[in-house]
Amino acid sequence: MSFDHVWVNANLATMRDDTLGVIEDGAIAAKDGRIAWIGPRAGLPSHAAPVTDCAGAWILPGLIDCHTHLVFGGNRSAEFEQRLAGASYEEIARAGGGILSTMRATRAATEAQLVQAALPRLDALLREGVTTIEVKSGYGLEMEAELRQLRAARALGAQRAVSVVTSLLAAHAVPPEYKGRQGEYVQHVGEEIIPRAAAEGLADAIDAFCENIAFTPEETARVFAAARQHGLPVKLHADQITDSGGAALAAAHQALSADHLERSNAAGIAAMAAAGTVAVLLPGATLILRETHFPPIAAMREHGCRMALSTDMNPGSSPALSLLLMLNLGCTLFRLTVPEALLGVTRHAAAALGLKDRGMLAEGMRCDLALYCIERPAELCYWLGGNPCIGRVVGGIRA
Ligand code: DI6
Ligand code: FE
Repeated sequence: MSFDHVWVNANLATMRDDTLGVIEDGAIAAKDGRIAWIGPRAGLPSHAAPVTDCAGAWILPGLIDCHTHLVFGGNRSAEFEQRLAGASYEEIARAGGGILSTMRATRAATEAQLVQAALPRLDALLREGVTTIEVKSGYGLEMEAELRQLRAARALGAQRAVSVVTSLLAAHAVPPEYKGRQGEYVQHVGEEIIPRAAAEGLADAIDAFCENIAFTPEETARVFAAARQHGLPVKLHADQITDSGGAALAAAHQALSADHLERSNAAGIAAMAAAGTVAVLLPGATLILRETHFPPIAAMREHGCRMALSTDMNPGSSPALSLLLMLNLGCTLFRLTVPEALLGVTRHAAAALGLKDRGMLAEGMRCDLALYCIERPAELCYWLGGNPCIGRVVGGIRA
């Protein structure tokens, strides 16, 4: 058969079923950027393609970090110190810090500066085997700065071997210019920012922060209505600090995902499961905010709500530069099983982004691979730090 490249002598965690779909001593063949053949090495058809001997390494689908705020100016280590001294995340936000302090630094940065600042963060994630990353705006909070963040995100995808998926999060906080006129800002987002981002092809989805310190469910619904008008799927930061019915709201709008969910109720989770809305779990934020309320994992299991796991990489509540560390935190804090955690950064993370061509190793899927020097897949969740990733393949090409 005609292949472009073949990998042999590898153990494959295909993620095709809920027990990892392991193929021991497997082989994968790529053609035109896709997986053209996969199975036990003994069954590999004869071919003339170059071969990589993986020396017993494990191969997973390239990891997908499905919720990040990777592009921003400055950082918030000073607020981290304030929180260590007792200030709460909410207090800092209400005093004009928090998201607004990153907004000021982001507005002051050029696109090139935003890219330069984000590249080392991106590289840290890629080194661990990430091949697809979602990047949100939400620190511009005005037309040009929001678009600049999205352009910077697209530029990152052009500078590195990674697929970048963007979400417009203009409804992240009310900018100071609109203080006391929150409804007008929501209107501006819906009538001007979303149409422009859509027209320029800069946003793959629309996200919002539904919370007592951000936007109400009614305002969120208005943002979602604008997204629908422009044919864009929606996602939601839901029920992180309070239960504002965010899970049910996301489900009612057929959101791709609802993220955080620390305080979601079981009915909301049931609605998400019925709508196919993926629950994105963000244990980095739980850890950093020393949150003691955990997402209702039992309800997610009971209702069959798919769970993804992500870094939430952001300068305030989750300065997390390791998706492997999130696997560990997902297991230790949220008590996920190893297969649940690994599905959360592969197949279910792809679903959280509406991507049907990745997240599993199967014929026809994109040939995005992550290679690890480990004895068992559980090691990816077990180590607290360290990096066993020994290679990435993106679209069939060694990255
Ligand atoms: N929830 C989060 O965890 C991030 N945004 C959001 O809506 C935090 C953003 C920040 O603190 O900068
Ligand atoms: Fe977030």
